[in-house]
Amino acid sequence: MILFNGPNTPFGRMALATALELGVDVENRVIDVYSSQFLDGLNPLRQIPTLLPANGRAIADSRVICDYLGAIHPEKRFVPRDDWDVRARWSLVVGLMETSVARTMELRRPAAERSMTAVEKHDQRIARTIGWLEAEASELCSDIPRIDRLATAVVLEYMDFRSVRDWRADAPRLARWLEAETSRPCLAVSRPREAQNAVSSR
Ligand SMILES: N[C@@H](CCC(=O)N[C@@H](CS)C(=O)NCC(=O)O)C(=O)O
Repeated sequence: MILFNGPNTPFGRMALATALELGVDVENRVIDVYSSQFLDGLNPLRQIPTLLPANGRAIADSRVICDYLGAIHPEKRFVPRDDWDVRARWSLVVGLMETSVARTMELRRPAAERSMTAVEKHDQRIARTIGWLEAEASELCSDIPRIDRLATAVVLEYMDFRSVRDWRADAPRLARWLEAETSRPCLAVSRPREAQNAVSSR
């Protein structure tokens, strides 16, 4: 099974860390999505992550990939299919990933094309969602692995990595939890190389 991935994508990191946490054997193949025309034949959206299982039917979208991997080990209940509290929380965390990535991309546009109105909207959405996650800290801040917790660690580290937001003052319980959680092997192994130094010097 091949996971087409990028070097820095939080969606791809969530999928890879899920495979690692579950002990599912995937070949993590890092590609340059912008020049990888071959991917169009597997995923017409040409996005990473894209999973190619042995049966040859490619799966796009990180959440569906995590569901697929979770279904290989349903007994671990890492991606519980029927727990709507976990899934609702997870979907908001993935939404936070989306808005954080979109904000980063917006700021990379040439100045004349950049919309500070869009950046401001992302900032408000990010601030609200961080506050919401902090209010859910009693569910999230645990060392028992579960997809909503893993995704939360991935998005918080992405926000640090891309300087999306200085979130710790608004989310002290999440900040304390992440300090310990960050050394979980599936997170340590999947961390973008550029971000490794930042974590070790914090
Ligand atoms: N909904 C998708 C989003 C994936 C996504 O946006 N991937 C970005 C990298 S972070 C990508 O492939 N970008 C390539 C492009 O936009 O051309 C998922 O959750 O997997």
